[in-house]
Formats: sequence, structure tokens, C-alpha cells
Amino acid sequence: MRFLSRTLATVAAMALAAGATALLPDAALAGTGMPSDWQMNLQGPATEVSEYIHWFHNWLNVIIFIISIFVLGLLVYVAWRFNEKANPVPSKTTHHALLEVAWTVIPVLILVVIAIPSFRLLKLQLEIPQADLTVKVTGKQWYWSYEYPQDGGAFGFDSLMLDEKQRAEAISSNKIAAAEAPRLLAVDNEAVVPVGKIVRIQVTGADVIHKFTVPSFGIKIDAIPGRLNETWFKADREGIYYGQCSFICGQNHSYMPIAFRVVSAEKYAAWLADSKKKFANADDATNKVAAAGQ
Ligand SMILES: [Cu+2]
Repeated sequence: MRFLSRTLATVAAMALAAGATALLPDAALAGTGMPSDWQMNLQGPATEVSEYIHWFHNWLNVIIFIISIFVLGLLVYVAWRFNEKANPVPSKTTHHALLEVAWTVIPVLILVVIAIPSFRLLKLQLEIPQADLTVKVTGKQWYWSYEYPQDGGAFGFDSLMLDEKQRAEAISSNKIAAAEAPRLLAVDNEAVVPVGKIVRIQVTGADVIHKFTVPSFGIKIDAIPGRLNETWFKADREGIYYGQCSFICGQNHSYMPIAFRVVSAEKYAAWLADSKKKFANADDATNKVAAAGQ
């Protein structure tokens, strides 16, 4: 019995440790908007949905830790207490009504405490609130096109990854800060959205299936040719947020990053005015496909 109480105490201590890890600030474990060196956790959250995903992930971790340690404790106890030497005459017990009810009901309760927040998260992701603006995203081999159909803008542009030479040039000419232009993620044209506004994202594919993923926004949605998928986000903080195509879509699948720059309302208005001019020319090679999609 003393061994059992000691095992239970250890289980409780480990569960507390797991809980404490869940409480650690995300910044200590991972960067926001892009991966960081020695990253251990999900990328930091920048929306309500991704905050919920973080909470849910940590909650599941606590449950998984408790179950694993409990099962390990039971195995160790059985091997120690009921081996041939310690227990030469085995008991003939075959049934124990209370125990059997318990090991049916307790797992059901565990599934319930997982299912309830899981359904709430799904509802939060799938029910798109009244949007302030819409951005249409098209996955192509191998880059993304963005269209801003609203705001009287009706412009679109392609967003291609900067190769190492272009990235070095962009940094040296102060077009983008080095800390905001990670290798294999920095792009020529970032999609810009205002902070604190509900952005509806419409996603489709032009050639094969791609997948539009921005970890810090808590978004991952298929880009399928002939189908328009919808999702949403409301970024709480300004900054640059990167994502990547998450469906193997061909040779350059790993070189089609997604870049969203979240800015103040004033900066967004200025960018919008600029972009209307910059991307207005349908003859512009980078704009052809987007214009055709209007
Ligand atoms: Cu792709």
C-alpha cells in the first residue's frame, strides 16, 4: 500500500510538472509568425483561434502525461508486487464489478473533457463572423496569388519566394528588416491586412491541391481546384506572419511561402492606395493571372 501511495504521489508530481510546462509563456518555447531556433512548442499565437489551439494542445498534454504515468506506475507496481517470488500463490479472482465499471466510465469521462473543448474550437474555426475585408488566395505551382476584391480595390498580385540573392538585396536595400526576412520564407509581395479586423480568407487552387497554412493564425485549409474554401482570422498584434504550403504539390512545394503583414489601419489604407496603382496594370506579368480571376 505504501508503494501505491508513493506511486500516486509521483503521478501527481509529474502531472503538476506537465501542467507547469503548459503554463510556460509561449515566447520561451517558440517564436511568433515564424519558426525559431530550438523551437519546442507551436509557433506563438496571434489570433483567438490559435490561442485556443495552444490551450487545447497544452490541455491534451496534461491528460496524456497523467495517463502515461498512471499506466507506467501500474505496470511497475504489478511487476514488483505480483512476480513469482513476491506472490507465489496467485489469487483466483476473475471479476470485480466496481473496477470494471470504473475502467469503463473513467475513459468515457476523459473523452468527454476532450470532446467538449474540441467541438468548441471547431465551431470557432468554422463559423466565420461578419468580415471586415475579404482576401482571396489561390495556390499555384509554386507560388500564391492574392486578390483584394473589396474596398473598391479589385486588384491582385502574385507572391513569390525570394531566393538567397534577392533576399540579400532586399535586406541590404532596407526593403525588409533582416529579422523579418527568414530564409525560404521571405517573399517579394506580402499580403497586408489591418490589425484587429476580421479577415475572411477564400482559398482555391489553380492547378493541383495546395494547402494554405499560417501557424500563428491557427489556419490550415485546403486549396482545391474548382472549389472555394473559406476561413478567417483576426490578428491581435502587428507584425509579419509566415506560413507554408502544407500539401505536397510538386517539385517546388517547399518554396511557396505565405506572408501576411499585419499593420495599423492607417498603414493599411496607405498600402491599399499604393497597391491599387502598383498592381492596376493588367499587362504587368506578375498581375496577369490575378486580373483574369476578377
Ligand atoms: Cu503547394
